[in-house]
Amino acid sequence: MPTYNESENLVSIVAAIYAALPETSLLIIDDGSPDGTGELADNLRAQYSTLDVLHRHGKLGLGTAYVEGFRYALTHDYDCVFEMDADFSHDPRYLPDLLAAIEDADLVIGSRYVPGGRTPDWGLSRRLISGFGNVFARTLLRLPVQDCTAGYKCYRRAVVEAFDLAAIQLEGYAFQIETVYQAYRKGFRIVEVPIVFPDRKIGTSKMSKAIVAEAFTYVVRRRLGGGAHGTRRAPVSHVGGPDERPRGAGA
Ligand SMILES: Nc1nc2c(ncn2[C@@H]2O[C@H](COP(=O)(O)OP(=O)(O)O)[C@@H](O)[C@H]2O)c(=O)[nH]1
Ligand SMILES: [Mg+2]
Repeated sequence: MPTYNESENLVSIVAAIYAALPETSLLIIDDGSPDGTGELADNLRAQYSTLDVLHRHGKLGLGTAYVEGFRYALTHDYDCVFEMDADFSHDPRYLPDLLAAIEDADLVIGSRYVPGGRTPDWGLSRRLISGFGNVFARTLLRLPVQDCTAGYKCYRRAVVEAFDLAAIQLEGYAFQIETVYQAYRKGFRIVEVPIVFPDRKIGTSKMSKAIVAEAFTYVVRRRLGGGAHGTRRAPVSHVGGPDERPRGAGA
């Protein structure tokens, strides 16, 4: 769970995560939040034995925070890896649903765009931007996924092992689409479970127009046959049928 200035959400989100999945381990990746989120997280370690905190110096961005989280998971002995926001847009009450769904999947997406999924707080313009972005990405990249910009996900270890982490130098929505794209092209099974996605009640969003622009140019570059950032090809072209699945997937 990446955090930047989430001091007002942190204690309650951590409590809600452990209430939903008592046997989970939680890694908080904080980018030196000026509001003291990092120290607050350190203090919570006394209360939760499986809580760990990674401090980075300065705001290094969401994409690299996720990649560090993936690396952490791989160096430890975890079967599944979740990613989620700290602002309650990704309600921890869905964690058991995601975990149940991963039994028959390799990547589970907490989805706003399957029946039962909703974004109740969004006005028309936000719905249009997100809806258009998803149709655009899905169509150009031929992804059979309704919500490919979602950031509430559960990955099987084998999926994360198969990622070219060094190639995913992307932020926000582009990062989310690229992980779905790589998983799909490598033949992993992707399942979407519905979530209701409310807007954050406390704190402020760190999303920017630059992150939306990044996602747009990323999708176009990917479609035109370049790699994730147009400079190199990410190793997804060898993908074939289920026989080429990495060992362990779908076990
Ligand atoms: N470590 C880290 N976390 C970040 C950064 N930017 C955003 N976050 C966290 O990522 C999550 C999603 O960010 P948010 O601003 O809510 O994006 P939005 O939901 O698209 O508005 C939240 O938990 C943020 O605290 C960053 O640069 N570094
Ligand atoms: Mg948010």
